[in-house]
Amino acid sequence: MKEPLRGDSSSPGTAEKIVSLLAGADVDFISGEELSRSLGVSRSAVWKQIKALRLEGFDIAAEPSRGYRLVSSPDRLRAASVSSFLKSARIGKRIISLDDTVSTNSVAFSMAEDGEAEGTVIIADSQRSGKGRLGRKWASPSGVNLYCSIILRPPIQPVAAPQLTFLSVVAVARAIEKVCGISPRIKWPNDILIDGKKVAGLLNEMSAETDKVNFVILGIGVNLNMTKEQFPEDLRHPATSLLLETGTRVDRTLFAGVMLQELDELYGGFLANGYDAARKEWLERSRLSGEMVTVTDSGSLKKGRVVGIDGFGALLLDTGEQILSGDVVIGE
Ligand code: BT5
Repeated sequence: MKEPLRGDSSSPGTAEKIVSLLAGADVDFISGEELSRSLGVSRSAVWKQIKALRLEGFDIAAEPSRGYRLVSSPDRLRAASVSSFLKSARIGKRIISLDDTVSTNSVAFSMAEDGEAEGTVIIADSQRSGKGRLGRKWASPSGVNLYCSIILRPPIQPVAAPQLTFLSVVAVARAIEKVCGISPRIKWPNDILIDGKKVAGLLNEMSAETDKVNFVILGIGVNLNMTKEQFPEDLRHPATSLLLETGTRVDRTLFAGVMLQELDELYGGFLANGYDAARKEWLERSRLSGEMVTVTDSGSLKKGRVVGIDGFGALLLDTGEQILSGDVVIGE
């Protein structure tokens, strides 16, 4: 990979480790001695790193008798800080955070082609060429949102891969509920809406052979703190951010950590018991159940009432039609 890595949770530097220890501390303060012992560096080296972290915007309290305490972190997506929220079995074992990239999906895809293990997550602060579906663009300004891609290597047939979209949609919906206390609705196949406005989009890409998936990249974009002015003017559908909906800024690190933890749990369930549990949860949040819809897919147009989704993630209409891909508009 040609881009410089800002943070790689599999080989964190001393500063990353200090943030991770302080963020994950059960008790408030950690003594300088304990930090120096855990990290295998001198106490003065710890102090030097604390000073450097403060210059980066970390608010770290220091009390001579008690040690150090992380009061707040700057709104930067550091791999080690996201890791400190995770107790996951697979997803996020390795997290790489980039300042700016072309597209986290493209980076993850080329790493997976080079053999990167299942569970690695690529997060970026901004994307120069964020991808939507069908060659569309995903607006990806810096400092406000979450753009991330996850490498999975599920032992499934290519035809079952769309099921994974439902896991990521449910993970994002759960994270929005947990972090912001509002319940989004899901619009098949990959949109997450609040009050009818799109707050997140998912783009999954796959490398497969006839009967075997090599890997799937789950691409997730969530508008967390985006302001009105940051949205492009020519959006296909109304869009929003969690900040615009709730009036409260979302901690990007917390959101990423909660979402990846939820995804890990859903993926573990998927590998052990299949896709049914995620499908049920997805349906409970579906915006489309029972609605009359119009679906367009590469020029073709279909109308009908939504009756459900099938075992492969296809949308089912009362006309008997099974829709594998397309754009859905509610109404006739
Ligand atoms: C999607 O496509 O909704 C998939 C978006 C996936 C983005 C993530 S970010 C991390 C990962 N890396 C990538 O490069 N991509 C993934 P689609 O359903 O085709 O919607 C795209 C359309 O939504 C665009 O044509 C715009 O009209 C609109 N749009 C663009 N940016 C948006 C934004 N930030 N929020 C809401 N709508 C947006």
